[in-house]
Amino acid sequence: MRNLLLLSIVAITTSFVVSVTAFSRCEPTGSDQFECNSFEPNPDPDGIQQNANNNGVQVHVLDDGNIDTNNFSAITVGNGPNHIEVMNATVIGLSRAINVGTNSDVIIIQNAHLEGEGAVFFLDAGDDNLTITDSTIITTVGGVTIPVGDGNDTAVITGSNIISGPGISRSFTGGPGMEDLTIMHSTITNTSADATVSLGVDDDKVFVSHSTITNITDDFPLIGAAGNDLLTIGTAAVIPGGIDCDGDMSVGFDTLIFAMEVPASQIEALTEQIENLPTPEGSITINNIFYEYRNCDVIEADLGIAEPIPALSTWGLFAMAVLLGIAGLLIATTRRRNAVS
Ligand SMILES: [Ca+2]
Ligand SMILES: [Ca+2]
Ligand SMILES: [Ca+2]
Ligand SMILES: [Ca+2]
Repeated sequence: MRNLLLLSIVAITTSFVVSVTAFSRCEPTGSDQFECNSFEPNPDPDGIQQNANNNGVQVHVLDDGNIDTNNFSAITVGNGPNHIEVMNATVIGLSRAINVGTNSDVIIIQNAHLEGEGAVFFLDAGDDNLTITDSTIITTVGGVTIPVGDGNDTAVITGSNIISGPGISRSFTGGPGMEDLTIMHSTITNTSADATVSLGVDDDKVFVSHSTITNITDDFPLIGAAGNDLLTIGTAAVIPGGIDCDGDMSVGFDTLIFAMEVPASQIEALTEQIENLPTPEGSITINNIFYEYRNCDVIEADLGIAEPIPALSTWGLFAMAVLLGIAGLLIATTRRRNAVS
């Protein structure tokens, strides 16, 4: 009887271990929900393949929940709308890292490393929402690193490093629809001679600050396209080779706004200088950074004041004012006491 019990326990334990190891480390956690964790195999060679699943799929790639697929995309889901989050992990797909469908998808990448051939993200149609924070995004061969596709797409890239190429490629393409792209504290590098960031047709918006956008020839790495585009250049935006408001040559009414912070003493003169810049092309140096532009219909100034770091003398004056105040109070108190006594 005891032997039978022992055998049963061994059998149950064995089947449990087998069933756990039979799963790859990306596992379903509910209906249309998947989680990738740090269990073996790490990295997971299968990733998440849900081509036929057209319901909204939720994917959470957790800390160290790495994926590296050999001959297909790392995460492929259906037409959604899908929600994909990658936090503190590496996701590599031979074709693409993340492949979503024609609905409006939400993708959040934080402190992660994503790598693909041809493209890292394929977002397809729908009003997609992409947030990339403190991450590295790399295409190893050709294509476009981040093609957001059809639909009105929103992308916020912060503290990240986007690298495209080698081969003929762009880093970001907006495609049809109204894009709203924000690039802050990031570096976008294109190892081809093509444009690096382009917004595609329709009325698009881009804001760039504390970032560098380059291509290998430093030849207009940032371009708008057909439609009325709004290009806003903030503080410490470095775009060697310049800004092309309209890569398709004068299709739409494009506005270039210089909106960086400058010393208070320069704001008036710079504003006047910017508002008198020639169109459709010209150049200006602001905060020692050279900006060149072409195909822009209107140039606007929306400069802010760079807060100066308080000089020692300012603090000295402040301290003296405080001391004088205290001294004044002491004198007044002493006089009042004397008057009473
Ligand atoms: Ca989509
Ligand atoms: Ca689009
Ligand atoms: Ca567009
Ligand atoms: Ca345009």
